[in-house]
Amino acid sequence: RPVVTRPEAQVIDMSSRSNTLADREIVPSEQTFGFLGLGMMGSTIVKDLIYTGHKVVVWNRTIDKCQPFAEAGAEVKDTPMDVVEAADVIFCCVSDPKGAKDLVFGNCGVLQLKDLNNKAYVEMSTIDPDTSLDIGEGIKQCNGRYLEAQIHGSRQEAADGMLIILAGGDRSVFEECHSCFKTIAKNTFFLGNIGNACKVNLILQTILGVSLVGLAEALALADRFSISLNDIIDIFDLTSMKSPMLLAKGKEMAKGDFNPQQPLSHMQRDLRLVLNMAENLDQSMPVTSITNEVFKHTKRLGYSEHDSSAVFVRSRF
Ligand code: NA7
Repeated sequence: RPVVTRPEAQVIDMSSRSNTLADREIVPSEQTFGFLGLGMMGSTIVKDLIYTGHKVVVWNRTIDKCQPFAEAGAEVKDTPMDVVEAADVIFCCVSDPKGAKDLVFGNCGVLQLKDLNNKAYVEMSTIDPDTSLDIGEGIKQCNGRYLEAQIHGSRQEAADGMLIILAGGDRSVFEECHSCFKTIAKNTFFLGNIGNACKVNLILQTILGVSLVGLAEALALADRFSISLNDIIDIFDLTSMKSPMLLAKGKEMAKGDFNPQQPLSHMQRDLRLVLNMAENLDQSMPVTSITNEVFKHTKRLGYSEHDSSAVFVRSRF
């Protein structure tokens, strides 16, 4: 098995601004916003919130990642609980449902505070509806208000302020987050009860995952015929099948450039969550099941941290 080089660690450029911010009139809310999780998505979001004048308090498991945000004006806290104490609205943006639950129910987690005093908790980590219901219940039992605000989009779309926010839960929290959402997203939807936004987000991810595997297999076949992948992509661009996403991913596959815009491990996590949801409903999803297997295998080949388009590597075997 060939040795796979990990993608270079991505670094947030604190001085860069998304071009879109110049066209948006943003009046920052006077509330204090807490932020748990400064991964690639969280960092990009917090950077823009600070830039648009929001008061921000941050925490990250790996504390070193907080340093540039302290220099940019954010307050840094030692635990998630400390962030909750200091903020009115707390966003969480970590890798997966387990991490999201740990931050709420775990040691030094949000609920250690016992009385949240009507504070708002906003879950941005990609999670399944059941996890969201559990977190929402925990927050409400401690006198807090809960909103799931799933962020749909790639790391580049986050950097461009072009995410789509899918929200469900407490409408008053949704309104209070208006200036934050306007900073980071091109569109924001309120979809009703807790769980609805998670469902919609995962349904969109199903379309993306299945499409990527189809694209990868088709390009792998072209490669076997020694047909230029760039020619295929140029012709694809002229068809009614084209989409900005598939064109971008096709170009990445042709170049072998798998710089993570949406890590492959996140794509496979989403497919797993989709299949769990489907299982509970006895909903048959054979194509999604196979798609999940394809992503799982690509992970085993060492491409977890690469972009989802690295699924092409597996298709070429
Ligand atoms: P990254 O860049 O992989 O960052 C993941 C973040 O999640 C990072 O801050 C991690 O802390 C944090 N994390 C992961 N697990 C835990 C646990 N158990 N406890 C605390 N913190 C944790 O992901 P992205 O920023 O691209 O994506 C984040 C979410 O946005 C994800 O759900 C996407 O689907 C949408 P670390 O720095 O490793 O200490």
